[in-house]
Amino acid sequence: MPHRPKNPTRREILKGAAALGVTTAFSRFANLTAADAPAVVTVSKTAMANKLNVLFIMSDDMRPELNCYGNPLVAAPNLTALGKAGVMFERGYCPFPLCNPSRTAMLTGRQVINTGVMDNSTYFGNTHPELVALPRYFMQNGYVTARAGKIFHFDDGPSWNVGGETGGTSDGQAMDIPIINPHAGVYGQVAPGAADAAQASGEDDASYNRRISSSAGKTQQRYSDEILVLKGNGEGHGDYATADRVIEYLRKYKDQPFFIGCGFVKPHSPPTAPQRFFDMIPVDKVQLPVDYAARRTLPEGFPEGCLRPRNADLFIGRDSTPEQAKQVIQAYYASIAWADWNIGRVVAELDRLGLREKTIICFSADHGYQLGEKGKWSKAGSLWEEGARIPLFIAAPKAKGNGQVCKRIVENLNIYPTLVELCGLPMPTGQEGRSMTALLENPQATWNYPAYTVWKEIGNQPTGWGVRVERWRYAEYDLGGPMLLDMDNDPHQLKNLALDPAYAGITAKLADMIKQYKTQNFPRPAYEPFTAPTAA
Ligand SMILES: [Ca+2]
Repeated sequence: MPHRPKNPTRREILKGAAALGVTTAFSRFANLTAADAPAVVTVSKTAMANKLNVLFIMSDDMRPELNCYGNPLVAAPNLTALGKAGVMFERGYCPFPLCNPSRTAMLTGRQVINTGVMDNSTYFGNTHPELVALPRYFMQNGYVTARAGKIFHFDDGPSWNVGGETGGTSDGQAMDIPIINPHAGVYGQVAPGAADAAQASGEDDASYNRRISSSAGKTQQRYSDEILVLKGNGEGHGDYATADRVIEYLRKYKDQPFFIGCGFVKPHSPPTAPQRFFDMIPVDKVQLPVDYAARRTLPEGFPEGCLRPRNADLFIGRDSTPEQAKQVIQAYYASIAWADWNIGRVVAELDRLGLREKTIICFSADHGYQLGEKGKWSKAGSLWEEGARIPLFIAAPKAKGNGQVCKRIVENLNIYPTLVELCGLPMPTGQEGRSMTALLENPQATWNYPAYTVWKEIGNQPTGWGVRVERWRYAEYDLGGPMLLDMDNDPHQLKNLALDPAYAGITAKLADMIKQYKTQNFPRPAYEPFTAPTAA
């Protein structure tokens, strides 16, 4: 479980900043560089009265398996409605397929080679204290900032006026008996009598849910690589508590500009949901990927580095069977459906309080996921479309593009400058993403900017470099060379075109984009539209 750095003076800052409309001085940051030092902001009550709020909702490890993204098995009515209320980005990408690097980049607005955070053990506040994360910037500009659940991987104390009570950055709840236990030879089966025994003992649902979702006493592998079924609505699980806490925040801060972070840990492994969400997704309707394999299977002609030798999170160090794979996919979908239900509780309260018209709702995830494609599970190391692609909606009041789908290639690094611009705050220096307000007004607008996703296996620099532009996905690996994929004509990514002479022009152009990434100068300028090779 991640360690959450303590910040002894946080409460003092919070109390000061919570009193909106006063001058707020951040003298504790006196040793920062001038360019990145937090502004000393004077905010009048009048100026703040008309500010838009931000409700920032994150999910963990959620690839876009939602009805609105084309998966009819995952109805997700709340997220689907949210997507329709705003602009739904059909092709949003993360900077790194792992929690901490991706969240750090997104929340500081910097690419991972500039944050230097490329693992799950580095807190940017220790290595780059000059970086002002998104919520902290809103706090500096007079907003009250509140967190429940997992927003940062390591919580950033200076970002929040309030938060941290719901178990920090993980489930944070306490229990020990999985009712489905792959390691006891009953994988995919409810352990006989477990739920009945709990009921007979008089244990209530909340206690039961806390108990079975505990990691206590288990190794990482045993905790992660299993399916958990909760009772009732999942009361007692951290995600349920996160929604409850955000509802409290909405009620408490409804009369002042707020930035509220609402972070769910599902569908991160172990896939977890109450029984009724499993029931919504019949396992016999679940389809395996066309390139499903029981174990890591490198397609012919692809570089060795494009698939890690060992899975993380699910099917760790073991093969899957098609039946097991379907059960895990069902559980992953059920876990998304339960996250959707919790998000629905939050959004319903926002509406009940009459806050929708003055609140921007942003929903996303930290990275994508593989569900057995090429025998790979989970996200780590995946520069494939499944690993890099994320769900992303932004519903900004009165944006002309609301209700439309945007097919442009965008990065979650863009969220920071977009929210800053939508709220009328001064744009801070150093942002490496690009405000997407033009796409919120016109989702079909021209937008020829690349989305980069990289991976670091060893050392302190990426060992895999990926870039996505319209139609093409390209990556270079230290281990085995380049890969070029025609996403329009080969959506399952089965043919590597990088060494095909007919695509040499495309490959060279994308290789040059990787070189540009390595110069560390962002945001990158627009590129000239690609000319398709005659052979394509
Ligand atoms: Ca994650």
